[in-house]
Amino acid sequence: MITICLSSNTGGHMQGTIVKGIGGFYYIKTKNENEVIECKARGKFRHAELTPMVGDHVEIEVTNNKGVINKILPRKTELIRPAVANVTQAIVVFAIKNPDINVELLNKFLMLCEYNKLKVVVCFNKMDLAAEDEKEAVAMVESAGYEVMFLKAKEGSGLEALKEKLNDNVSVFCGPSGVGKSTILNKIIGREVMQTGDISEKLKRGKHTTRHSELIEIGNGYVVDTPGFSSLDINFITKGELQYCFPEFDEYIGSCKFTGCLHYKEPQCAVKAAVEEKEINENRYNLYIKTLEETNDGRNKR
Ligand SMILES: Nc1nc2c(ncn2[C@@H]2O[C@H](COP(=O)(O)OP(=O)(O)OP(=O)(O)O)[C@@H](O)[C@H]2O)c(=O)[nH]1
Ligand SMILES: [Mg+2]
Ligand SMILES: [Zn+2]
Repeated sequence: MITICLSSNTGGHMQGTIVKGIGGFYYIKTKNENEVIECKARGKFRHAELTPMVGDHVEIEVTNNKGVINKILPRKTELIRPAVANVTQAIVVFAIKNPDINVELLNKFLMLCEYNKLKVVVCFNKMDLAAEDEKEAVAMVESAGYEVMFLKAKEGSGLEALKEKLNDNVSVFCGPSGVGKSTILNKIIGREVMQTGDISEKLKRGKHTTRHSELIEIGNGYVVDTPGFSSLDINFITKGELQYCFPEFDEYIGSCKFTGCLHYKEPQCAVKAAVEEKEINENRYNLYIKTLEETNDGRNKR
């Protein structure tokens, strides 16, 4: 929910962040005053094939109670799905059970986060349903060096530590449908901002209604909820880039015999040696190989 106030003292030029965009209008949270101003974009952006995105830092001008975006400041990052600029962090949410963890999908989320150079926190939610057999997935994520948090969103457990992580960040909550992303956000915000529920309820309510990304202020940061993704296409990541989406490979990559080693069938590969030594999780390495074989090597480059 956004309040729009165009008080008389908002004339002139200001800087702010686009928190929402709907039907050609953009809602800009200004830096100094605590208000959200409705703005149109200048036509010049259309000519330059530049469209303002949620998350953009912009310069606006307000005259006669009409706001206009004059300038889009350079983007630090630009996500496609959801279409949000300047995201700094991904909160990757999976449920320990119900729905079961899809290990390949989890790792694809992680690869995509690395590709976009985001900080990552992996949350395993629904720990009240704790399942012994999911320990392997948790160990895999931890072995790659990711920060892991365990939550019981419904009971509100584990949320304080997560909330702290959101400070000074623009965080995207991502993960499959039904894992509790919106429940977590509602609990952290303290209001029912996001629609939650099981999948059948959502279908009844029309799950496919258009969803607009929106930045929601939490403490000293912003969060973006996303609808659950049941699959991810990451084939646009090239063979050469893929290895850098596995942070645990970093310390070995320079030590392979061949420059340009893809840690596949090449001899004297330091990454493969680390897998043998169990310093790199074998399941993660196998998913690397599977993804490497599937990549179309940038032919669908975004
Ligand atoms: N048992 C249990 N159920 C939970 C927990 N957190 C959320 N749920 C339930 O899981 C269901 C899905 O929660 P949502 O928050 O809507 O899930 P979501 O990830 O936002 O799903 P999408 O919006 O479809 O992507 C709801 O029925 C929640 O009540 C939890 O910690 N434990
Ligand atoms: Mg949701
Ligand atoms: Zn190698």
